[in-house]
Amino acid sequence: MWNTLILEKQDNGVAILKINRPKALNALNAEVMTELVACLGQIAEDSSIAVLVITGEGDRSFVAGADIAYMLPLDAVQGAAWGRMGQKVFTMVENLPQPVIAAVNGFALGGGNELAIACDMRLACEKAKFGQPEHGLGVTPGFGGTQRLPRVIGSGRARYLVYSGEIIDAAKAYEWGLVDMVFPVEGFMDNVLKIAGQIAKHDQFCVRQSKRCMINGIEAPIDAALELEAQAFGLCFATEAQTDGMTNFLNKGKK
Ligand code: CO8
Repeated sequence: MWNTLILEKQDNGVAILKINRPKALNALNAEVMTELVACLGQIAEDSSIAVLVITGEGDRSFVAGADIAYMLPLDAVQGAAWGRMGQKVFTMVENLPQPVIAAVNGFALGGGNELAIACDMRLACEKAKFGQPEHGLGVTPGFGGTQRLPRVIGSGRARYLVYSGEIIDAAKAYEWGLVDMVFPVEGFMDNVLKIAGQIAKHDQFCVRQSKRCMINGIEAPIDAALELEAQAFGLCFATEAQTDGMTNFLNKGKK
């Protein structure tokens, strides 16, 4: 169905979305972005998908950035439009109702790192590499890197990565809070899918409400953010999951 994406749905509610241009280390061109808009729109409305894992096809790269060959001839107007396109796609990722896990299986550079930081969490294999090398290409980060990266790892380290273009390994990315967990290369996807499966087991209304609170609350004043949490918490009391979950707990061992 897709030329540049692979979407695999498992029976347990976990779906795996692969960027599929391994010969170009999964670089993002206009076709990938157009397909992502359509595919993410479908995923958002698919209630059989509880958790989405995004990764790169092949064993070398998550996403090695925006496609440099595609970008070379762009003028200033087209460059701004391309930046807005990337921002739109990654904001769709960030706002998906389902939790999204970036399974960083190799290079996450430029737009690749920006895609990873739009996800709910980043799980990396030991050989993953991260960076914002755009200044070496004569451009700034354009898909959210100057805005999301400081929010994830703090201002100073984000500025260092963007200004210097240094590529860091998974161990340093973990130390800096860019990555949440690091696993050996062997068995990497098994470990990722175990975590995704653990999230998918829970009541999806609760999971989605918690995600919404964390996304909408983080930039809001604390009183408004706590009110969001209270509203979500209250809504749960209108669900069977709450009645069943609490009844089962209280009845355990009494049958
Ligand atoms: N774009 C296009 N093609 C790429 C890219 C890319 N980003 N990355 C790799 N490729 C291609 C190579 O051209 C090569 O193709 P071919 O086999 O046809 O020559 C193939 O992938 C394999 O790559 P290498 O031979 O270079 O493999 P190496 O193992 O030697 O090196 C690297 C791997 C280190 C990852 C290297 O490929 C590299 O440095 N890639 C570019 C990384 C980069 O600079 N990324 C940032 C791009 S800019 C960006 O993402 C900005 C986003 C926001 C833009 C907003 C604009 C407004």
